[in-house]
Amino acid sequence: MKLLGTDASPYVRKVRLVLLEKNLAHEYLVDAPRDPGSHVAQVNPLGRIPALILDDDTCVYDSPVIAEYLDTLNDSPALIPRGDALARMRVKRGEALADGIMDSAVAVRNERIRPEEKQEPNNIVLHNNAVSRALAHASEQLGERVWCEGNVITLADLALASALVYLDLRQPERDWRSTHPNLAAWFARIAARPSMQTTLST
Ligand SMILES: N[C@@H](CCC(=O)N[C@@H](CS)C(=O)NCC(=O)O)C(=O)O
Repeated sequence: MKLLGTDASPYVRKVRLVLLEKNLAHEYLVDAPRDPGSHVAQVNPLGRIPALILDDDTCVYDSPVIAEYLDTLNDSPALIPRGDALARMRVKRGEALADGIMDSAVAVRNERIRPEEKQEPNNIVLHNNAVSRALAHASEQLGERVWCEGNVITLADLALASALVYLDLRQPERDWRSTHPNLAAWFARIAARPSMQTTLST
């Protein structure tokens, strides 16, 4: 299978981490939807990345659907709990929280790259506040545990880590490590994993 994406996209990073953690054979193709010559709109009618193209040319989107599909391909590890419905819900909810952080951080980024006179400061404040609340919530939920859910790494960890890498990239002034030291310690563990090192090195 082939994954179309860009190195900066947090949604793409999440899917790459799933592929790498589960050791699933794939080809990662950098393809920015807005670049002339992009193939993204030909495979995903929404024109968005990540877009996963299966060997029979089926295109899978968007990132939660891709992650859930990939997790069915093997159990090593199972990134979404199989048997326990509540644990499964908590992991999917953790992914939704992280995706929401990504959505708001992307919205802030899109606002900030507009000409200054066209930027809507209220929009920036609204989304930045959402990011701050979501980080506080994630920190509170994590507490002093090693992983977001149970005692193994799950999709909730990979999604949250992807959101935080994106915040470091686009909002380096946001000092979330000082505000939430427990998230900082947890993030350092994930950042050291070969999967994250691979996504950070490209
Ligand atoms: N909810 C989608 C969001 C995907 C998304 O918005 N991706 C952005 C890149 S970060 C994109 O492709 N934007 C279209 C563009 O840049 O033209 C997902 O989880 O896959």
